[in-house]
Amino acid sequence: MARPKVTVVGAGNVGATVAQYIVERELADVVLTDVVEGLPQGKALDLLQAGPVHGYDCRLIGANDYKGTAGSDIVVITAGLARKPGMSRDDLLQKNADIVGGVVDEVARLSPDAILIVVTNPLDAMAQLAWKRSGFPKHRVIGMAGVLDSARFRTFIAEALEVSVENVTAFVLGGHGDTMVPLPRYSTVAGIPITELLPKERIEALVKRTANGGAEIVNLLKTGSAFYAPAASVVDMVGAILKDKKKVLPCTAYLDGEYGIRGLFVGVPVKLGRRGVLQVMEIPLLPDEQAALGRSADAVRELVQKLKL
Ligand code: TXD
Repeated sequence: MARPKVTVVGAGNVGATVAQYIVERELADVVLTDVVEGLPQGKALDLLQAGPVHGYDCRLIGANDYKGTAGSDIVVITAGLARKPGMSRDDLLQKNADIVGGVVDEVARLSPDAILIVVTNPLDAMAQLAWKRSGFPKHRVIGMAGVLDSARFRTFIAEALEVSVENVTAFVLGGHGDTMVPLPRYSTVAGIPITELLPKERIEALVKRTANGGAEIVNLLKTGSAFYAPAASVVDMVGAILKDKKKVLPCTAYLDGEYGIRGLFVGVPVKLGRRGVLQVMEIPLLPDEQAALGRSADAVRELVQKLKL
C-alpha cells in the first residue's frame, strides 16, 4: 500500500518541524514548499538524511512550486508572515490573507480531495478564508489551535499537581487568542475534574497562563514564536486523520448552529477521522461559559468581516 502524502506549505519553524514529526512517526511522505529559494529543498534533504539514523523510509521533497503536491491527502498551511514592528494586526490580517488565499488556490486545484489543516494566524479567520476559497466541504477544512492550547493547559495542570501529563485531559473552546475559553470543570486528572483537586484561584492562574501561552514564549524567544508544541499538535491531527482514529480533539471547525453559532470557524471538540471532521461534539455549557464562547466567536466574526468573507 502506498504511503499517504502530506504537503506542508511554509518551511519555516512550524512547517519544517511538522515535516520532521511526520516522518519520525512514519505517517506519510512529505512535500515541503516555501517561496524562499532553496529553503524547503535544503530542509527536506537534511530531514531525508536523518532517515537512516532514525530508521524511517518516508520520502521528503522540497520545492518552490506546487507541481509535486498533486494528489495530497492532507495539506498543512503554515505559510505567512509574523508581525513586524510598525505593522498593525489588521495589516497582518490582510497580508496573511493574501498569502493563504494564494496557497489555497494552488493546493485546492492540485489536490481537490485533500483535507486542509490551517495553522497561519489569525487562525480562525484564516480557516474561514481557506474554506471559502477552496470551495471544499466544511468537514475537509480544519484549523489547528485547540490541541496546542489544551496541551499548554495540560502541561500546567500536570506541573501543579505533580502528576503525569498522560493522566491529564483538558478542554478548551473558542477562538485562538486572548478570548479562548478553557473549561476547568471538563478538564480532568485520571477522570477527576480539576475543580475537585485545585483551589479556584490556582485554576484561574493556570487558565490565565494558558491564554497567555503563546506570548510567554514570544517574550522569551524575542524573535519568532513557539513551534515545537504547535507542530506536535498539527501532527496529532494528521495522525488522527490518516489512521482514521476517530479521535476527539479540540479543533477550529465550521459551526452550523452548534453552540448557537452559525457560519463561522470556532474552536470546539471534534471527532477526527479519515474524512476529516466526522462530528462536532456539542456539550451543555453554563451561562458564563456560553457567554465567553459568544465573545470569542464575536472576535472571530469581526476579523472575518474585515476580510469581507
Ligand atoms: O496555534 C497556532 N495556530 C499557531 C499559529 C501556532 C504557532 C504559529 N502560528 C502561526 O503559524 C504563526 O503566527 C504564523 O502565521 C504561522 C507560521 O509560523 P512559523 O513560526 O513557522 O513562521 P516562520 O518560521 O516565519 O515560517 C513561515 C514561512 C516562511 O518560511 C516564509 O518564507 C513562508 O512561510 N511563506 C510562504 N510559503 C509559501 N508560500 C507563500 N506565499 C509564503 N509566504 C511566506
